[in-house]
Amino acid sequence: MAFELPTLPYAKSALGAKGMCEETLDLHHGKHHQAYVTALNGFVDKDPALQGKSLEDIVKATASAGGPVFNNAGQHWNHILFWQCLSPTGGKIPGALEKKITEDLGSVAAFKDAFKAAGISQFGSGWAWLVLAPDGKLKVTKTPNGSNPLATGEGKVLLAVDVWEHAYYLDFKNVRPNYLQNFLDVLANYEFAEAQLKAA
Ligand code: MN3
Repeated sequence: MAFELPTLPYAKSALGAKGMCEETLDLHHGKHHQAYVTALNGFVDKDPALQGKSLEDIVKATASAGGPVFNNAGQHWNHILFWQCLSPTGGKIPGALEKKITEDLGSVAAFKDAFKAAGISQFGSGWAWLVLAPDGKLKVTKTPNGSNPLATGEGKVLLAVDVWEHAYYLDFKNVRPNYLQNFLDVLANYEFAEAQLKAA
């Protein structure tokens, strides 16, 4: 079965008051993410070795070699997570997640500083992540382009933010730090992050 673009879990206009306008979501979900899905399906159609594999299996199998299959599979996987990491009621960190953040990263402020720094310091396109590392501790990390913690083995993703320019240019122009601060303060779906933590 071909891979499909997931439906957004909110209206495209729902995040406008939270710093992500409808046009951003139209382009980012409807064009950019769709293009990764279309390209990935094209590769799968042509390569019997990829057919019948899950998205996770394709990402892991192509991670060390890299290349266009990995790039598009990785971006599909990353964006599926990213849409769930945004919310019209975002920004509030629930108790169990806050406790874990404080234990492992020092404080909510320290977490936000580290996450923002990861996103700012990712030169060019990529992603910043909050993961539950294999040692059971939270960790902030970043990856270039279409890579992700599934490919690097850095742990289970709790929170993902896209720092490709297409994610923020209409809303924040060139000022990536403001996009990241806004994400952390009002847009991030920490309920999703906590659910990921509890399911780990
Ligand atoms: Mn993107």
